[in-house]
Amino acid sequence: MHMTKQKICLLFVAILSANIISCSSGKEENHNELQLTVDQKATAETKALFTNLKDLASSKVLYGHQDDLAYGYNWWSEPGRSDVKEATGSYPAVYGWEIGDLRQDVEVSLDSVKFESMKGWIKEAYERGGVNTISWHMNHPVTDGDSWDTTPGVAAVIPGGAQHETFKTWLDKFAAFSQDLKGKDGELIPILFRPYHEHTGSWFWWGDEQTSVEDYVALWRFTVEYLTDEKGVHNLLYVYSPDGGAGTRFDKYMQKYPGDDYVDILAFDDYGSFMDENKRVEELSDELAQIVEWANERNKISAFAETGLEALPNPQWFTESLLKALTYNPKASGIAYVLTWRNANFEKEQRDHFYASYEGHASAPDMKKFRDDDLIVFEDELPDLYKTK
Ligand code: BMA
Repeated sequence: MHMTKQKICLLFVAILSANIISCSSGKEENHNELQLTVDQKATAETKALFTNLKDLASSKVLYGHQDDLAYGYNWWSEPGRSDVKEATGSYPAVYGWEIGDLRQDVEVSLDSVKFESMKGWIKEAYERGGVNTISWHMNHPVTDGDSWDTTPGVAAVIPGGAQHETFKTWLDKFAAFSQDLKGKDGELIPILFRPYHEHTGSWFWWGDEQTSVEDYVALWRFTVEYLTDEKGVHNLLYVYSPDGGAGTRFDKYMQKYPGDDYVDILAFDDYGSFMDENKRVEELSDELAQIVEWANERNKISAFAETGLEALPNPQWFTESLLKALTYNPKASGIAYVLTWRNANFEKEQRDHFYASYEGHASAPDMKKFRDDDLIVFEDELPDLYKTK
């Protein structure tokens, strides 16, 4: 084909501008992707964590454990220890922490963990590249009972409620806690914050029967707005985690959903599916696939925020049940992480309330097998989650 000089020049300009457009739109997309967090002012590390978790979720599932560094089945607060590490060879990739009882001058959590020590473990986990998530079995705002006091309480704490000012002092306490979590260069440590969980059940004061749709949504939105706008907390990603089972039906799951502008991670908690001789594991897998889809449609992350089988009566539970739930429906493995609950200290609590293997327990070899599966990531296999590529 013969072209005049003018045509060649025009073509050149067209190619050049197409490149500029595609370059700038590429950057634009990247830029947008970094802006996807609920908190527009989230720190660079928090936004990076969101983006990296989202990317990694397409091929991997991170394993997490509650209170992993604080205590184990037969030890209490010993530096460097972790039941998960001792059973499998690595620390978990995700660390769950619980701040129930955090208010006024209380220094120890409802599970007897000192808040100051907890901060130290959160820093330690972060420095090794791990991810920290915090749940809050919040005290009852009216009766001063615990979170299992099923007297309705939400109307009292939202704006206009009789306990609103007291409630704000609790959030202040949490804001100060979060802002005290810093890495060694002074940067704030990102936290996956999971408040008011399992609200589709009716065992907490913010539960289903206790709370209207409007009040639950108001509670959630107030919390997010107060922490970000009033207190300037910018190291949180917000995890919405109803109870599983029936709660995973779309209508129920979304009934009290605070909205895409208030949620970073769509998750659920579920223990029931692993009881009853695994009758529901396939169903659970479909439910996980469902939240993966709902999260993807919204450009969010999905997670299995809390689960486990108490005392691991089936020593093959990690591969036969948990891994099966993550893979039976191939889409289920699109979740970013799964977290099993705490290994309560036997001596302190006098009960077998543990959800991860510990060295010497019959389930340890199988948990090691679970860790070795290509899909599963423990801490020693983590990429840098706090920098954008
Ligand atoms: C529950 C149990 C309780 C604990 C609470 C908060 O599931 O493990 O013993 O106090 O979580 O961590």
